[in-house]
Amino acid sequence: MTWNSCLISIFAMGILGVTNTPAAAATDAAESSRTATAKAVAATTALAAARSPQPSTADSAPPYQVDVLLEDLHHPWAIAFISAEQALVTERRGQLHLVNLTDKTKQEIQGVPEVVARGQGGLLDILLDQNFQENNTLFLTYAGGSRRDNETRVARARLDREGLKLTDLKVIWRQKPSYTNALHFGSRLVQTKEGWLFLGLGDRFSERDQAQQLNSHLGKVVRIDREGRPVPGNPFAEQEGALPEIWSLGHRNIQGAALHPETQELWIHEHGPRGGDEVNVVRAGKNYGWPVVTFGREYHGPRIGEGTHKEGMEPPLHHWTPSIAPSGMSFYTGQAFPQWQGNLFVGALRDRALHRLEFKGEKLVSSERLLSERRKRIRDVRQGPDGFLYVLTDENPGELLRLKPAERRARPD
Ligand SMILES: [Ca+2]
Repeated sequence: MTWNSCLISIFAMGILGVTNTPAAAATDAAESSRTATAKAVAATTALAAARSPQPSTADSAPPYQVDVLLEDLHHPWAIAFISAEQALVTERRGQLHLVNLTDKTKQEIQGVPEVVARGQGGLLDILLDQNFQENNTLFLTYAGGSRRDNETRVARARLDREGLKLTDLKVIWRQKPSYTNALHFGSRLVQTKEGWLFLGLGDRFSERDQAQQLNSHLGKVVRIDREGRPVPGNPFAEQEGALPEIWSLGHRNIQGAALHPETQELWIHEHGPRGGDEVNVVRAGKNYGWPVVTFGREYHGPRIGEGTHKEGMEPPLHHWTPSIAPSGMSFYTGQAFPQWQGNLFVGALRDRALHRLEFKGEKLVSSERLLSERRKRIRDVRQGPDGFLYVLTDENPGELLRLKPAERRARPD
């Protein structure tokens, strides 16, 4: 498709007033890139990328090399490191694998909760408890329930490494209300130094107005303890009719979250609709605007809400328009790539690249697209205990990649 025909497609869709049918819903930025809209957005993204300044280096070779550790995963969603040799990887269809990073092998873990593996739903994030080495405790997020009635859940379990199974599985938290569709489950988990869990959620697509309502968990960040109880001091705990787990509101669909290594504040990104993917610093009780303010538009063209800014609503630190469809997020703090320390890494599904963002405080000063030559949807990015970067591709077969500093060949004189 040429650029002109892309523009014509967008224009035609606007005129025809294509409505939000379930088929249109399936074109959500998070999960599909096969529609005319997606192609147009991809072309625009490519143009934007071509225009953005690239870092100048003495030679054009990237500073990293890529090892393919696994290439037989089925839509992997998240990775968590037990050690420099072992990691756990979730697959959206409902499988959990113990991966040997040295041997490049994996073994399936039994005892995973039953998930609704449909659309964007399934087995999603995994987080090892901060005392995992002593208590073998981990947390999983997933779409649970039935095809007709499901919600994002958090389960806690212990890993029996020798028996290759989960034990003492307990569902500690359920998003309310539940819904029938298979869209916008969130969900990334982050643990604070105090042991509290931040969980970034989605608005379930068809229920976006609930992102502004405090009697619903949809479109929220919640803060809970290891038992799934609201943390004392949560901002709306004393408010009549408000759900006590809520930490912040006005989010669309959060598939990336991390604590800033210096400030320890929660940073997230969230999917916009057509345009308007955002990076936000999430603070207690703040409203992040969706669907009242956004830089995105409806998939069929019209504006959403009241514009891009409103008093009492927090503007994003950065937005991607057109959408890149972000998933997975990590701050880099390792020694292997000293030039990247403090940088934010974001996987991109639609844009099929790993984005490296450099912030000065809360201001974006530069960005770069990595791994774009591989043309894979990137679902998660994490720093390993060895200081290397690990990336999961949202494909079947999907890959686990490791980025290590490039071994430079000596130049002949
Ligand atoms: Ca926002």
